Amino acid sequence: MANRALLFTTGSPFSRIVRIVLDELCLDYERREEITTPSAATRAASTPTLQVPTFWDGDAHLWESGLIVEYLLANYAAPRQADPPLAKSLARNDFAWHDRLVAASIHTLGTSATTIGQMKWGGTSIDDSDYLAVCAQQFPYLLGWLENQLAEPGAGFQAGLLSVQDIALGCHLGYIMNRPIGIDLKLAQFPKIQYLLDRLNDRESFINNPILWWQPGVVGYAQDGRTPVYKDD
Ligand SMILES: N[C@@H](CCC(=O)N[C@@H](CS)C(=O)NCC(=O)O)C(=O)O
Repeated sequence: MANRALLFTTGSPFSRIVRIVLDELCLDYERREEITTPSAATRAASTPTLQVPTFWDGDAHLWESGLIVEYLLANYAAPRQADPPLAKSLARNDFAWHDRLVAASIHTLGTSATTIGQMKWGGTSIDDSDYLAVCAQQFPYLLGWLENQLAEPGAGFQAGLLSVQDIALGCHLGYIMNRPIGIDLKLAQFPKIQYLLDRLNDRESFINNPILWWQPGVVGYAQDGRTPVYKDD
């Protein structure tokens, strides 16, 4: 196997973005997979952010999902012909700032969702915290704005391509829909996003790297790879 490794937690949507891009690029890597978070000192041995994903490739040692994905697209090409094909860069030359704005907005959506999730497991829900309530209030506005950036039903954020923006939105929405964190996305109001999500969920790289149901008490998954196993089972 290549001298390549990814540290990730099973349920991390940011890690899932990188796993899906690695799959699209058909790159082998050592899976340093964790189900729960280790101590800060253990994590700090891999990254000062204490976060996943963290990635090693030869001499490169990177964290931050967006940066890892830009590195991968800059260094590798997708060998298989997929429909639509993987975009070659985060941003198209003619739409550089627009594509980055879409990517940054999706990243904010993901940060708000994972913050709500982390706080919920710690016992603080949207109803207990003005800050979390604002995080949750972002979703309809962000989804409404993102819906308007999709040219037509079936299109992704970069016409004719599978973009990193598509993958990231698919991963974050998948996270929100697979956690009991009290968020109803009301996707019926955003038909182009719903259509995009359905198309992504049928794609091989998404199927190969599923987002699994998780809530406190889940300590692993059954042999089928997706049925949660609880601490007291
Ligand atoms: N900005 C970071 C965010 C990464 C992030 O929030 N990671 C979360 C998981 S989704 C994390 O590592 N939390 C601690 C843990 O899960 O161990 C990125 O894009 O990679």
